[in-house]
Amino acid sequence: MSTSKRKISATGSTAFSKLILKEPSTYAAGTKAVTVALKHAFKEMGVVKSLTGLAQMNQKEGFDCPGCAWPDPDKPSKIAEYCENGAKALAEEATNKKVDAAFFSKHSVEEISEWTDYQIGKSGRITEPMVLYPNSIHYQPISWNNAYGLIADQLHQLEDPNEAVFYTSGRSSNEAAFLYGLFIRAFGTNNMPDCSNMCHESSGVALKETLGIGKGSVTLDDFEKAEVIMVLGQNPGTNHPRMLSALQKCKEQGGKIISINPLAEAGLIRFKNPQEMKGVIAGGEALTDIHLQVKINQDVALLKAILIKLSALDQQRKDIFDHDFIQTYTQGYESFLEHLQDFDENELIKQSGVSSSLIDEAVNLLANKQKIIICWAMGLTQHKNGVENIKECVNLLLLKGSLGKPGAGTCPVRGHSNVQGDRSVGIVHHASIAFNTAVEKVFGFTPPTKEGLDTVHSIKAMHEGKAKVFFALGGNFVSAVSDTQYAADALQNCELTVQVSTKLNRTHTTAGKTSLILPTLGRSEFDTKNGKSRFFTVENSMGKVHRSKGMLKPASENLRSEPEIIGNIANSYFKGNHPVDWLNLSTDYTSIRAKLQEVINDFKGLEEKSKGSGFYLPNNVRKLDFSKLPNGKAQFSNCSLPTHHLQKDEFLMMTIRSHDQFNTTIYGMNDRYRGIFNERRVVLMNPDDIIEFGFTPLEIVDLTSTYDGTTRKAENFKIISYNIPEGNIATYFPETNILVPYNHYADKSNTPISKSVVIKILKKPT
Ligand SMILES: Nc1nc2c(c(=O)[nH]1)N[C@H]1C(S)=C(S)[C@@H](COP(=O)(O)OP(=O)(O)OC[C@H]3O[C@@H](n4cnc5c(=O)[nH]c(N)nc54)[C@H](O)[C@@H]3O)O[C@H]1N2
Ligand SMILES: Nc1nc2c(c(=O)[nH]1)N[C@H]1C(S)=C(S)[C@@H](COP(=O)(O)OP(=O)(O)OC[C@H]3O[C@@H](n4cnc5c(=O)[nH]c(N)nc54)[C@H](O)[C@@H]3O)O[C@H]1N2
Ligand SMILES: [Mo]
Repeated sequence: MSTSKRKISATGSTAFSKLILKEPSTYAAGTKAVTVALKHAFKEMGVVKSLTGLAQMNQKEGFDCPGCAWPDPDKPSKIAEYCENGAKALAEEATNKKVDAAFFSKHSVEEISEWTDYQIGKSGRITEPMVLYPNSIHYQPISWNNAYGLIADQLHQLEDPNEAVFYTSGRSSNEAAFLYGLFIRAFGTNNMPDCSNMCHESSGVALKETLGIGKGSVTLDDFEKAEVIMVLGQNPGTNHPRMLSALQKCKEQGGKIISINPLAEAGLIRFKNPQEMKGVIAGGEALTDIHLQVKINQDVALLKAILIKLSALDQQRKDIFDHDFIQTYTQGYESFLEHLQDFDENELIKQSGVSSSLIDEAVNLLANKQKIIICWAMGLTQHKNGVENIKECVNLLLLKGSLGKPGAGTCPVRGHSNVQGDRSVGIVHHASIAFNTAVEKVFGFTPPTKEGLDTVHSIKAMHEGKAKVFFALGGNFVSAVSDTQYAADALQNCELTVQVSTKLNRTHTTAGKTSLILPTLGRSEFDTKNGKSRFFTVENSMGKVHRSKGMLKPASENLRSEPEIIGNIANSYFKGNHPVDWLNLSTDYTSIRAKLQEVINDFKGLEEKSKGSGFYLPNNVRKLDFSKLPNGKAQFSNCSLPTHHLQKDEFLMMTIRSHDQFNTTIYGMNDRYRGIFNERRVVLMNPDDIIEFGFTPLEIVDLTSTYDGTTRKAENFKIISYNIPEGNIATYFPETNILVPYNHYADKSNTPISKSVVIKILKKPT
C-alpha cells in the first residue's frame, strides 16, 4: 500500500518558548478577563469589528457564540452575554489575517507541518478553495466547480460506499448537519465519526441507558433553585465561563457547591463577575463550599464511599433517600444496595485520595437536600469506565429523587457550540429504525442500515487502507484524535482528504494523496443568497433550539456556506439522478428546516418556534416519563471500580485544556489561572513525587506510554511543581495526544482514554 510521499511532521516543533511561572490564581474572571478579551479581539479583528462583533454575540437577533454550548439566559439581556473565552473564539474566527494562494505558494505543507499548532492557527482565515495534488507539496487554487467534480469522481471510484468516512465537528448548524447526514446516507454509508465520539459520547450512552435520553435534564433556571450543585471533572472558569454566573446565582439563593477534581481549578474556587460592579470592586464570591481533590479516575470510588455513608444514614433515619420516588420511578434499587455491600468503605476512601472528614462534610450536606444538580464534563467521560462514571452520578440522583423537579437533575456540560444539535438532527453512525423510516418516507430513498464507523474505528480503517476517502465538516481531526502519529499515517493513506474549514490547521498538512480545503463562512459572518440574508438554528447544552445570524463581513467573497458546499457536492455526485433536490436545499435553508421537522417530530414548528429565545426540545426526564426503558422505569446501575496496574515509575496522566485554547486552536501561550505563562510543553507534577522520583522543578524530560508492547514517545516537557494528587500528572492536549493509544477507549462509548493514560517520565540522556 502506498502512502503519500510527503515528509510531514505529525506533531510539529517541540521547541520551548520562555516559560514564566506565577502563583495559580484563586479566582476566575474579574476585570482582567475583560481586558484580556478585548486585547485578543482588537489584535485579531481591529477595534471597529471587535465592538460590532462582540455587541451582537449571544443577543436575540445576533449570532450564537462560536465557543462553548452553555445556554444564554431565557430572559432578554441588555448587557453583553459573552465571556473572555467567547471573545477569543470570535477573535480567532473574525481575524483579519488571511491564508490565500500566495501563502500556500510560499509555504509547503512539509514546512507548515513543522510549525506548532499555535503558529498554524495564527496564519489566519482560508480565502479560496485549494487543492494539493499527488506528489506536490504546495496547495494551489481550484475553482469550486472543479473541487465538487473532483470529490464526486473520487466517490464514484470507490468499490463500496463504506470506503469513505465523513467526520463532523460540532460547530456546524442544524441545517448543515442535517443536509450532510442526508447526503452521506444517500451516498450509502453510516460512517459518521463525530467529535462527540471523543467528548460526551460516554454521557450519551450512560444517560440513555439509565434515563432514556442521551442529554441532560436541567435548564438554566434550575441553577437558581438548586440546593446543591456538584461539579465533577470540569473546569468551567476556562471552558464554560458563563456557567460561573449561574453558579453564582445558586450561591446567592443559599445553594452550596461541591467540586470534585484532582485540581483546585480557579474558576471553581472564587468568581469575580466581570459584568457586575460588586464583582469588580469586592474580592469576588467564593463558589466552592467543599472541594474533594479526587485522584484521577477515582470518582466511582469516591461516589461509592458517599453512597455507602448516605445509605447507612438512611437505614437509621429512613428519610435520606426519596423512597417514594425510588418506588414509583426506578428499577434495581435492592440489587444496587446489595452491590454496595461488596465494597469496603475504608478501601474506597483510600483509593479516592480524599480525606474521610471532607467526605463526611459532603455526605452531611447531601443528606438533607433534595434538589441536587450534577454537572460534569471531560474529567468523567474520557476514561475506560467513562460510561460507569456517569451512571454512578445518576445513581445518586435517583436515590435522592433529584430528577424531574425544579433545581435538580443531570447536566452534562457540552463542548462545541452545536455539538448537541448535530447529534439531534442525525449525525450518528447508528441511526434508529424510526429515523431511517422517516428519511425514506420524506425523501424517497432507502438509507443504509449497517452500523457505521465512529472516530476510533475510522482511524483504524484508514490506517488499514479499508477507508480511502476522508471528508471533514470542520474540526482538526489529526490533532483532536488519539495517537497522533498513527492518525497522521492513516490520513496520508487516503486517496482523497477533504476539509471544509474556516482556518488553517494541522490536518491540512497530513493530507491524503489528493487533498482539498474548502473554505467556509464562520458563524459570525453574513450569509446571503440573491441579496437575501439567511439564518440557521443551533441547539444549546440544555436542549434549547434558537436562531443564529451572522453580522460581520465574510473573510473573503469566495467563501461558501456549509449547506451550499454539501448540496453542490451531492448535486455533482448524483448529477440530477436522485429524488432529493440538493441544489434547492443548499440555497434555501427554510426548505431544509421544513424537511427536518418532517423527519424529526421534535422539531415541529422549527421555523416559527426558533424565533426570539427559541424553544426546548422534548425531554422525557423533565416529565418523569421513563416509558421507553425496561419496565418503564429509570435504571439503577451496579458500577465496578476502574483498575489501573501501574508500575512504581508509572503515572496516570490527564490531558487537559489551558486557558488560552479552544480544543486544537491555540489562542495564546498562557494558562493564566494556573499561573503558567508562555509555554505549553509542561508536566504538572506533585511536589513530593518530584523529589521521590529524583527530578527537579523545571527539569526537561520526555514522556512515554507503552500499550500492547508498543511504546510511544513525546519529547521535551518541563516539570512544574503543582498541587495535584501523588501519582497523577497533567499535560496539555493536543501536545500529548501522541501518547494516547488509538485502540484503548471507553467501554460502550469508544471515547479515547485521554484522561487516564499510563505514562513514564524519562530523564534526558546527559
Ligand atoms: N475556552 C474553551 N472553551 C471550551 C473548550 C476549549 O478548549 N476552550 N472546549 C470545548 C469542548 S469541545 C469541551 S468538551 C469542553 C471541555 O471542558 P472540560 O471538560 O472542562 O475540559 P478539560 O480541560 O478537558 O477539563 C477537564 C477537567 O476535568 C478534570 N479531570 C481530569 N480527570 C479527572 C478525573 O478523573 N476525575 C475528575 N473528577 N476530574 C478530572 C481536570 O482537572 C479538568 O479540570 O469545553 C468546551 N469549551
Ligand atoms: N487528548 C485529548 N484529546 C482530545 C480531548 C481531550 O480532552 N484530550 N478533547 C476531545 C474533544 S472533547 C473534542 S470535542 C475534540 C475536538 O475535535 P475537533 O472538533 O475536530 O477540533 P477543533 O479544534 O474544535 O477544530 C478546529 C477547527 O475547526 C475549523 N472550524 C472552526 N469553525 C468552523 C466552522 O464554523 N465551520 C467549519 N467547517 N469549520 C470550522 C477550523 O478550521 C479549526 O481549525 O477533541 C478531542 N480530543
Ligand atoms: Mo468536546
